[in-house]
Amino acid sequence: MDSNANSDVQKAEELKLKANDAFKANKFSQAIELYSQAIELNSSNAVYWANRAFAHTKLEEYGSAVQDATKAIEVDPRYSKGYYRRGAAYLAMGKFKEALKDFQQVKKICPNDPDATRKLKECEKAVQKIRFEEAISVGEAERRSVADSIDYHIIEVEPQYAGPRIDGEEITLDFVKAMLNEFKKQKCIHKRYAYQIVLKTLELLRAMPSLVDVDVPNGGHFTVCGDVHGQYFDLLNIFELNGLPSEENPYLFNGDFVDRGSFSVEVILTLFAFKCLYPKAMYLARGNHESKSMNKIYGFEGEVRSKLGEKFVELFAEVFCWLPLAHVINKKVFVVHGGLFSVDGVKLSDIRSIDRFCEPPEEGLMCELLWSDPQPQLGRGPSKRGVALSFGADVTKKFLQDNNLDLIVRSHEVKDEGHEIEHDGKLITVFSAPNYCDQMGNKGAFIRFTAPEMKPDIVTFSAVPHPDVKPMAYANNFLRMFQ
Ligand SMILES: [Mn+2]
Repeated sequence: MDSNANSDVQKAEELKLKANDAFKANKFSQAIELYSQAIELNSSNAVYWANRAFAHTKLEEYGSAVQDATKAIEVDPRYSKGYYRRGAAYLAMGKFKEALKDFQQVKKICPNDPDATRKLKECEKAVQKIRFEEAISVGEAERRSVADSIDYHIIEVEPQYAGPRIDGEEITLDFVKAMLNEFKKQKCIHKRYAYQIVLKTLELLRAMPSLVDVDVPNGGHFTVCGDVHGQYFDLLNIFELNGLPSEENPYLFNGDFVDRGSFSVEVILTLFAFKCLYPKAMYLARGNHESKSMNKIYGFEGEVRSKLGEKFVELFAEVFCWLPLAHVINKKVFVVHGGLFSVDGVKLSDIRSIDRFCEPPEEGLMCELLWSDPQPQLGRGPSKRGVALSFGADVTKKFLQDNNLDLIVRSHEVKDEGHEIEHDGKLITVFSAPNYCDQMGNKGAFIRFTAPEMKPDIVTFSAVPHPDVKPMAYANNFLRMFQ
């Protein structure tokens, strides 16, 4: 080896050490940057690829993680970490069968590693469970509505129940305020009232189109929030800072209300209760986490089962299918959870006519609305997540032009400052879960628009303390082993 190559190898090792430090400080983007520099100097070290894969996993860039881990395996097929990282990334994507193959490989390479044995066993269990569920599940078409089978009126509320009560059919502000306080004390409301809130919300959502037009009168304002992800105490803080929802203080929550944070039940019942209270002042959009496959892995399903019971698991899954997919405020601002499309020329009417009552498909307009991300490069590129795509400023501009709009607001990605303005000011990301997963150290943000100018005023905020229940406390056991 000549001395140049030698010094490159040396430099790459130094960069790796720096990257590892950044990783340990939860600075995952910085770690990726440093691992990338190391790889540029020495691409034949499997450790760099595997470590970068792990950093991508931390940023939920599972598609990139699979690619990097595959590269690590190519470089050194005997390096167990390569399979291990790829298996973990597949797992996070819900691709249990692919994950299983990789963990079998880990076990083959390290037959005496107790950790590898344990993980392989868990993965086998998970795959078996999924096979079983697939076997007993009925097709979408013949599935009966769970909601139709529930009559909450016949559920009795025991006299010893000390929480807030709803008298009759009407959900009142007093009840909602009392409910918020109950949740603060880590108590839940009676199932009868939870049913009442969820069923009433279902009725309201069912009557809405897939693309909702929102009208903000001159002088009025409108607030858009991004992902909340089960961070109930931070949601309360948004209401502290910006006021409770009301006819004069309307909100749109732009998807990913649940999962990861361990107060997802509290968040969803709060948002739904305000929807019931003020149907015209609380708008809710579907995120990629309002789906069965995500809820099974990332905690909501387990949390619902634990706090409300099995029946609510199915009921929430049904209600989520009625959530609208996108909103247009004052014919100017397009709001969606993920982003734009793999094809040009999509019109608002195409979105309006999506038959949305289903689990999010793996491709097509509905998938892309919920999963896409913007990219700094022009044109379109593969998704870092491994689902939908990334789109550039030209795609954004064309869509806005085609539909006579000014601005796209979307969520879906954690941002250090809670928001990011991209695509020459034509696209804003807003994310409302500060210190996401108690780990990312990011701020949260919301956007306030005032009519008729509709100029976005961005407000940022920090995380507030919450009771000592860790994020992902109810998540899939197997996934938690890799966090
Ligand atoms: Mn999302």
